[in-house]
Amino acid sequence: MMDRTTYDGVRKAALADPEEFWAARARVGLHWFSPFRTTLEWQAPFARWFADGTTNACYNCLDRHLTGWRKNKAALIWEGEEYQQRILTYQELHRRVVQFAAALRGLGYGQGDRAILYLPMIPEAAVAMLACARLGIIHSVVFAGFSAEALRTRIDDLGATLAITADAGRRRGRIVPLKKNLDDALSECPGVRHSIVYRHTGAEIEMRERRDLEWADLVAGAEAECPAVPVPSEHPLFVLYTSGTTGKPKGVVHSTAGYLVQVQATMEWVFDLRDDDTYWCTADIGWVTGHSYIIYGPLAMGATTVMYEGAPDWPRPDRFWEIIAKYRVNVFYTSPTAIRSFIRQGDEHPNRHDLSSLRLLGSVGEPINPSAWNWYNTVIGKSRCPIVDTWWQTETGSILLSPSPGAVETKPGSATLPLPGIDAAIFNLKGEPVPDGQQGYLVLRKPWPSMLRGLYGDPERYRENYWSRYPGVYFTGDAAHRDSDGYFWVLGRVDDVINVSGHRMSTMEVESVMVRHPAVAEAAAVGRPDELKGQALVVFATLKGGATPTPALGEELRQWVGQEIGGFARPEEVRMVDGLPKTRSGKIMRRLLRELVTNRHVAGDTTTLEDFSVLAKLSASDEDE
Ligand code: 7RM
Repeated sequence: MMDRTTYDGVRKAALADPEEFWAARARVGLHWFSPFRTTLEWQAPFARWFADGTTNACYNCLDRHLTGWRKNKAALIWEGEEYQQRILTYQELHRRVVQFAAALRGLGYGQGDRAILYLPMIPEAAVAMLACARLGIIHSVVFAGFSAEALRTRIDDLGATLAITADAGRRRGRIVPLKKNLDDALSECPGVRHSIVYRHTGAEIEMRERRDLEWADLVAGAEAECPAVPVPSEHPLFVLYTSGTTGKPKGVVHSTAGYLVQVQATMEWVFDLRDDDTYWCTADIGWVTGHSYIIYGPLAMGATTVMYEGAPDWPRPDRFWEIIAKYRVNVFYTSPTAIRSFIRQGDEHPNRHDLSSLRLLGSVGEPINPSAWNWYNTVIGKSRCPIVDTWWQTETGSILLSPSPGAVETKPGSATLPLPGIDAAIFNLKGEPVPDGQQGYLVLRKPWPSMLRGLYGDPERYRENYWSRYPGVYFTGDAAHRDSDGYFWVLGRVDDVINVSGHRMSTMEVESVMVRHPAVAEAAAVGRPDELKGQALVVFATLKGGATPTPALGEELRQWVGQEIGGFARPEEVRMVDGLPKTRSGKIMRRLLRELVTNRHVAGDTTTLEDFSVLAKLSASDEDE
């Protein structure tokens, strides 16, 4: 932990010479098989970091910890949905990874091959990722909640020849038929030579001869030795698909060395991780947060990382708090959407458990509204744990805006300051920095080591999506403003900004006010094209238990927002609904709601939507009117 003056000194020096700053970090942070001499080759928008060095992500996450006392430290603490527990030390995790990598090598897979991983939140997911990394196989984890069709398009785009799955996963007591979904996908993917199946639940599955292989048989027959393969720094570690504005998912490519250097550095700056900490990030490994902050970041640090298989409210709403108490978790990293659902369930659930081990709380995924921030701070953190609101993207690879605890005073709702080496700014449409307090587009003016290297197989789309609005400058797609203390306030995606009669407001601002009303659990604000006002504000709201949706309450909520923000923000309409459509990672899909209020039906891509019935209900009630 640094004080503010020291920290500002680091940030200043880093910005004065980012290349030297990152080079120094890379030299001490990673094990190099052969050292790099050039730090950055930048031919915008294509960056190469530490390109003439060789390293290996798996070696950095495991092997290098085995020579000292950490060999018997818990690397991974796993809690199953049915309360099973597995604790793997660094030594034990290493042993399993080596075995599995040897098996993959035995099947003929190696550097540059692509593997699809379609796995539940179990230790074997970590084993499979690290085994691929060990051999230079590029992995792409597909979230276990995705359908066979979504899986197929990703396998196809990636040209994967290997698939790794489990018989099934568990979710809220139900079985998710992973192997069956993979079979359906593979019926149209002739390029996949093998699918390896880990027996997790014992669900009945079909095994196709020659193509399908049992994980257990493979490791039993594998050679005992399998050294990590030194790969060039720029060798892709993984590809992760993320949704863009069109229907086709984008395959975000991440490098080996630059990625690892920066996830490791941010673990230190943001989470202030200590060797005796138990650290828990609740994300799924199917999302970038799971890659960077459950697997690669913590393991590169030699930390103890917790992985939980199931849902936050299964079998009871206090499952997370139970886990924190059970493992004495010190650092806890979750999302605003999870926090809002905890608020809805009531304080009695966390209050039943001993949360005194917590030292630091984190948030990621969306702007966190101040009322959720305050709840997190008081009910979970007992007003003694700093909250790090971390802004970043699948594309950025690691956290770029966040307080560094101890050094940076927090403000509820702000991701505060750019981390060392990050040149963030807010631009207007013309590409000029806007004055403090004025809203604009969040951009990054200099390349950073963990930035995406491209979109798999589509350099044009990469250029077009991120680098065409301001040449040589990375466009985040987020709207933000900076206050007079230099703090960044990210308001959300650019298309989440609503303009009513020339008054710009963010969906977040309106939603924050809505959820402060005692009857409201969650809210989503969208704009509907309006001849007079440009856009009219429509707010969808779910209610807390006990509240009844009546026209009188709708009117009260309209007045409430008007009263709290100003008359211009009084919604045209407040629609009380059973649930909001969300992506599988919990982000509210405002785009769908916007389409719903604009066209009265939804035609866009819905492959990332979690619960289709929510959307069906919203449209049905629309037709009832
Ligand atoms: C890590 C992750 C990225 C988008 C990003 C923002 C939003 C994420 C915050 C946030 C405000 C935050 N990757 N976002 N974190 N907005 N404050 N702390 O979420 O690729 O799935 O999403 O998420 O809009 O552009 S992601």
